[in-house]
Amino acid sequence: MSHFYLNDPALESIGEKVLAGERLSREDGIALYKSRDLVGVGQLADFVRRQQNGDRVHFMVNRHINPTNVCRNRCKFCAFARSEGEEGAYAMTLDAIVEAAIEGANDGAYEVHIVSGLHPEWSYEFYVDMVRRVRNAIPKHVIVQAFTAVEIEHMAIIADKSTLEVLRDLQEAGLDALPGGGAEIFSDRTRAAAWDKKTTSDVWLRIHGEAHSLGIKTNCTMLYGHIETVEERVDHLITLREQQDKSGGFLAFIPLAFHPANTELEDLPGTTGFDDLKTLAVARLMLDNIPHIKAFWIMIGLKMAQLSTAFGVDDIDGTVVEEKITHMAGATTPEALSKDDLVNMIRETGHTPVERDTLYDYVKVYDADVGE
Ligand code: V47
Repeated sequence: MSHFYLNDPALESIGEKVLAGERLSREDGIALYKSRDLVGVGQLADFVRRQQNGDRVHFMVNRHINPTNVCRNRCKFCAFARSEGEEGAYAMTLDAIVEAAIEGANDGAYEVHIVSGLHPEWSYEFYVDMVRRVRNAIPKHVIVQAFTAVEIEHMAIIADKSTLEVLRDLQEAGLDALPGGGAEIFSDRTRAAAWDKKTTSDVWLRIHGEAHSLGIKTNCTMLYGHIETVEERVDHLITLREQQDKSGGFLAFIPLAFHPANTELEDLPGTTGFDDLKTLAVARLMLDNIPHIKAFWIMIGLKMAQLSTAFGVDDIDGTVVEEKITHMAGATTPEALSKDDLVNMIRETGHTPVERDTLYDYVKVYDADVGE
């Protein structure tokens, strides 16, 4: 094949499908994952990326807020969660959460990203108030992206409401979008072994489908590099692709690289650079109906995030400012980056940096002749 330089014969027929714009099968996904021809897989992913996003690489100015680490689900992969009263447990007040959101908006954020543990003492009204107060305290253009499907299910249980009603209440209070966390790996085997109390796959998918039906856009994720198999990863991607065919509201897919330190799985080695790039590239190729593939630099590191823009990635997330979930599990990346850092990182790769908001509306395109 003249278009791609492939060293692995197993990639030839996949390359033909990619050129023809054909959907890849489960077997193709497994072959991509098992191939050692990372550069070959990357070329295929880059081809698809260019068709969907041209030479643009997106980033955003955002502010993460993790209001509490007190959580009734103690998942084995999580170093962030604490029980009430345990050393290191914390819970922010509504005032402190609102203050952090205002600070983010004042620093130029276009998104406030709120994710927490499941605090057994927090009431339903507290969550709805949180959204209402944050929404009212910051300008309209700053998007409130809050609560994983796991938190939405928790709110439905404590309020004795359906998850659809919860989403309606939160939307009415000012929720714009849902982040993609809590999906982990859609496999009963891994769930039973490492996160048995957490939201099941069916419920996670149903909640995202419900959000999409209300016009609430969402992201989706996959926690990889722990006890899952390659086949389970590919099945996870195909399940997300099927959900997107049905409900269409996923904006971005973000693979989350498992960090083992201070978790019950800390004997595991964590991911490698090869696996991080391969996972992003395979995701770009398998998820033909999800517009954006995001490399979360907090988890894979700045250098790997920059390289990933040649392997199918069109988004490197944002300035973040404060991140606890990965740092408590041993991440050595900084907690924050400046806008200039992100622009320069992207520029060096030859792509056009585009500052965006959560919904991928453009804030600023950094063409070659536009200064920072
Ligand atoms: O749900 C927990 C994961 C998620 C660990 O939607 C871990 O734009 C690695 O979902 N090692 C929260 N991962 C983060 C998240 C996210 C991040 C960035 C952007 C977006 C988005 C979403 O982090 C959790 C869980 O899946 N996680 N522990 C760990 N030890």
